[in-house]
Amino acid sequence: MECPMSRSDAILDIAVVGHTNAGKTSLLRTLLQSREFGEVDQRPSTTRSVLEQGVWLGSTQVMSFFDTPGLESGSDLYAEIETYGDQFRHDGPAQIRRLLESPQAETLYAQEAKVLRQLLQSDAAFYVIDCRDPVLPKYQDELHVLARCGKPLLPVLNFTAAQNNRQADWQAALTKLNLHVVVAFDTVTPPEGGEKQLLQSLAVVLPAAQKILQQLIEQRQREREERRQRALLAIAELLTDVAAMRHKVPLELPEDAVKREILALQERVRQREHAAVQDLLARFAFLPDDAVFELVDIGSGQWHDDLFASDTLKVWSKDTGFGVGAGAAAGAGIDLMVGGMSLGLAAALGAAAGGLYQSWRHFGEKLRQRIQGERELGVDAATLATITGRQLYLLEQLSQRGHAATDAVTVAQEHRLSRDAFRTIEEILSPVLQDQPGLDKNQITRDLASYLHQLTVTDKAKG
Ligand SMILES: Nc1nc2c(ncn2[C@@H]2O[C@H](COP(=O)(O)OP(=O)(O)OP(=O)(O)O)[C@@H](O)[C@H]2O)c(=O)[nH]1
Ligand SMILES: [Mg+2]
Repeated sequence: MECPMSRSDAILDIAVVGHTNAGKTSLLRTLLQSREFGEVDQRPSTTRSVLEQGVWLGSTQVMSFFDTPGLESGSDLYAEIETYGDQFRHDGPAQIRRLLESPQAETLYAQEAKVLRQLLQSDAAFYVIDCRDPVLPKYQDELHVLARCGKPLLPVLNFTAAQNNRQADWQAALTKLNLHVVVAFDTVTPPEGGEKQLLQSLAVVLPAAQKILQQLIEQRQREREERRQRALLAIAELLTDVAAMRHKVPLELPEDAVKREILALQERVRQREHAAVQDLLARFAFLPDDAVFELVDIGSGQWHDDLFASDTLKVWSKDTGFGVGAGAAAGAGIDLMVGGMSLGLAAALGAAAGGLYQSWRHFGEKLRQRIQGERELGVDAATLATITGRQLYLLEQLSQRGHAATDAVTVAQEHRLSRDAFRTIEEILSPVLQDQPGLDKNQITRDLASYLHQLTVTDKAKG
C-alpha cells in the first residue's frame, strides 16, 4: 500500500488564484468540506502565503489544492511583463520567469510572485471571480498575466447567488480570452451537483486527469449518500430514545412533585435534542455553533428558542394536527400515560376537574389493576413532531450548505411533516410509546430511518 504521506508525480496540483477577496479560500473550504481551512475575512489580503491541502482517494493522495494570496497589482504587473515582449515574444512562461527573477519579485510584486510561482508549478488553476464586480481592466490585466503561465485556467464564478451579479458580462469577457469552459459555483450556497460539475469541467481543461477526477466524483457521491443514511439513522435513534423517555410517577405523589418530574423530563428531552444537533453538525463537518433555532415570540416582548417554550411546539407541529393550545403552561409537550393510553398534560398535573380518579374510573377497573397505582410521564405527539421537523430541516440545510458559510444555519419554524407522515412515524414508534414488552428498539430505529429516507426523498422530488 502506498504511504499516505508520499508524494508522487501522479498527484494533481491545482492552484486557486484570483483577485483579492474573490473567495479563493472560501472555495477551498467548501471543496475540502472544512470550516477551518485557512483564514477567511472580508478584508483584502487575508491569505498571505501559499497553503497546500491534499485530497485522497482511499489511502492514496491524488490531488493537492494550493490556496494563494490575492492578486492586487494586476495592471502594473501586466505593464511590466509587456516590456519583456521583445525578448520572449511568444513565450509567456519565459516572461513570467523573467519577472520572478527580477528584484521586483521580492518587493513590489512579492504577493503576485507567490501566486505566479505556484501556478508555474501546478497542473492547472481555478481562477475565482467575484461576479458582483464589473469586468474592470485591472481584472482583465490580471487574467492576461495568469494566462501567460501556460497552464489550463478554469474560471469559477463566485457570488452567483447575489442579486444583480454580472455573470453574463464575465462569460463574454472570458470568451475573449479563449476561456470557454466556465463554472458558476457560489461557495456559500453551491448549486446542487455543483462540485461534480466543477470537477468535470476541470477534466475538460485537463484531460490527463479525467480518470482520477471521475473516481473522485464517484467517491464524493458515495460519501454523501452514506453520510445521509447515517444521519437519518441518528435522527431515528433520537426519536426512538425520546419516545422511550418515561418517568414513573407514584399515584400518591403531590402535584408539586409531579411538576418537578415534568421539568426534569423536559430537560432530558432538551439535552437529547441538543446532542443530536451537535452530532448532525459534526457529521457534516460543521462547528458546534453553526446552528441556532429560530426565536419564537412567546408574548410580552419575549422571544425564545426553547423546545418547550409555549408556542414553539404549536408552531412546529401545526401541520400534523397535534399542536398544543396557545400559551400552554410549563410542562407543555409532556403527557401522562397509563397502559399506553394518553391522559394529557392536565391529568399529569392533577389539575383536571375532579382529580385523577375521575380519569381512572373512565378507563375502568381492569386498567386500574394493570397499572397498579403507577402513572408514567412521557413526551407527547407535538414534541415528537417538533423534534422530527427540526432535525429533518437541519439535515436538509446542512446537506446543501457550503463550508465557506460563516454565519449559523437558522432552524426556521417550518417543517415538512404532514399529518399522514407523522401518523406513520407514530405508528412505527408505537411499540416504544406503549412500552411493549420484548420490543426490538434497533429494528424500530432502522424502520424509522428507512421511512424518513422515503419521506425526504419524496419531499425533495416535490420541492
Ligand atoms: N455571501 C458570500 N460570501 C462569500 C462568498 N465567497 C466568499 N465570501 C466572503 O467574501 C470574503 C472574502 O472571502 P475569502 O475566501 O477570504 O476570499 P479570498 O479570495 O481568499 O481573499 P484573500 O485571501 O484576501 O485574497 C469573506 O468575507 C467571505 O466570507 C460567497 O459565495 N457568498
Ligand atoms: Mg484567501
